[in-house]
Amino acid sequence: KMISIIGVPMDLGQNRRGVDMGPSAIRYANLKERIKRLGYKVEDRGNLHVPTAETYKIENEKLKYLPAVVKVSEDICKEVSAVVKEGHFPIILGGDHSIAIGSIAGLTQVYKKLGVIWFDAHADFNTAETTPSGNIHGMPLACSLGIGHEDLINIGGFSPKVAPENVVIVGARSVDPEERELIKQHGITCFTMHEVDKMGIGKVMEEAIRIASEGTDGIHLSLDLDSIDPDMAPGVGTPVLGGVTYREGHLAMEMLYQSGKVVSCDVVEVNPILDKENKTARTAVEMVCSLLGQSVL
Ligand code: DIR
Ligand code: MN
Ligand code: MN
Ligand code: MN
Repeated sequence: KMISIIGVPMDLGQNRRGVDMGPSAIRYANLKERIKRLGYKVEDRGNLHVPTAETYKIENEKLKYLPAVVKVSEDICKEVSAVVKEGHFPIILGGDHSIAIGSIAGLTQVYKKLGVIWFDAHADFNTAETTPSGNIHGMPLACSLGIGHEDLINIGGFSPKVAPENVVIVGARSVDPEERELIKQHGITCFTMHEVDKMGIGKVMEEAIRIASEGTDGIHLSLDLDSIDPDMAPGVGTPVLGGVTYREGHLAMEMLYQSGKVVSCDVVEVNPILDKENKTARTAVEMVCSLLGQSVL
């Protein structure tokens, strides 16, 4: 199986500078070489173009940089669908989490029924009506379910991309009040840190994999590094205490590998400016290696 790395230096979906350097930080942490060592062929397709924030004026405070995010999302969609049509496994490096709008749009050009596991401290289920920040990186999961601004939900030419019964959030511990209502209203399964603590990550992932697999052509993992506790992932724009531990993260990724269902992943929100010796990118590479089958014995 060929792995295709696609970099998206996107920082327009949030308000901290530096997350545009995420693809470089993850490459610097030796992603390609580490995946090769697992026995895969790997191609790095380089970075897509993302306009610089300073060249744009914010027009809509509830959907910051909307036209630029829409344009880049279309480009991601094209690149991801091209790679998937070749039978490759794409790894999309962010950039902020708004890039998942484009990656899921690209994947669903080919995988007509896609399961999604959203590994994140946040639910990313806001809309222009519910957002407290106006940052589009807080909206990509809702967009993929067809909830949100029409330019964002129609990337790739159709909506919705995924069905609520095949979507699972894991690791949530910071959800906005109206976002919470929207999640409940749409019946999204959400294993918050409460469930991770109570059930254990093993049981949570067993359930998550079952839900994302049922009747689907494959599972997309959207991995926001802020899901991991800030001790192992300090270099993110919105760190939240009480996250998934390094060991829980590893087990979750190993179980996803063992399921044999994962077809793609996003690796997002790594911000080397806020990091400590590239620790977050190094954690990200460890997680991806486990997702791709790295094991002790
Ligand atoms: C918050 C923070 N819920 C928002 N979101 C995210 O701005 O919508 N931070 N995704 O990483
Ligand atoms: Mn090929
Ligand atoms: Mn996120
Ligand atoms: Mn997050």
